Amino acid sequence: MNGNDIKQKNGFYIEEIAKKVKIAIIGDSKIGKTELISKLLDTAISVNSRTIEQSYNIIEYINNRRINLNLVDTSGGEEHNNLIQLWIADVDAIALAFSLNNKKSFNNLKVYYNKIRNIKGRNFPMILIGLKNDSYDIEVSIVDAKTQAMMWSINYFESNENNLKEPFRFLINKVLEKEENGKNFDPSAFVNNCKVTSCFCSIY
Ligand SMILES: Nc1nc2c(ncn2[C@@H]2O[C@H](COP(=O)(O)OP(=O)(O)OP(=O)(O)O)[C@@H](O)[C@H]2O)c(=O)[nH]1
Ligand SMILES: [Mg+2]
Repeated sequence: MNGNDIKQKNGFYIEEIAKKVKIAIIGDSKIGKTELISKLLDTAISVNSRTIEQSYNIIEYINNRRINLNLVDTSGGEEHNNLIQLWIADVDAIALAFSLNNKKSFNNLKVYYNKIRNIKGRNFPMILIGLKNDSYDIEVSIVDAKTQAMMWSINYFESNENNLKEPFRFLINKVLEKEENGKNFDPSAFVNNCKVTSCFCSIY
């Protein structure tokens, strides 16, 4: 436990109770999901073997609240499609991911998206993340990715070494907003707002 994990109150040190926010990363195999988590944690995780299901905890502070971000790394591939509903059963939000150098992983997003919306409903917090933007053989343009995100009324992020946490902090905020204010994530309000400000998709 470090100094940030405790607060002094009435002479006693107490551990601040963290709010748990569980987020799953869903997408095809070999697109870089585990590598993203490895970079986030700044810890080497083997990316040579396929992930089955693994979760990791990261402490984040958002609006002075201590958040226990529980990130669920999943496995891509058609043979695991039936497991998606198990993986997402108790998550608060989902990061839908694809690799910018793999058009198939982008085209396959529709299957995941429809499945998630069917199970979780249209107000469930989601984002789209484009991975491997350092590749020389890019197959999916930013315009295509942003257009797809816009059609689904979700925000688009590209993984950025300098701001790896940003997409997840965005999702946590959406979850807190929904829970604390009883404010449902309303896709139509989102679209209208972004038309006015021309800020539809966030790329960091
Ligand atoms: N160039 C580049 N390669 C990456 C990046 N992220 C991952 N890779 C490589 O892509 C391969 C697959 O990465 P993983 O993170 O294991 O992919 P995954 O999506 O977790 O795959 P599954 O566990 O099978 O679902 C590995 O060889 C990584 O080194 C990236 O940002 N850029
Ligand atoms: Mg993996």
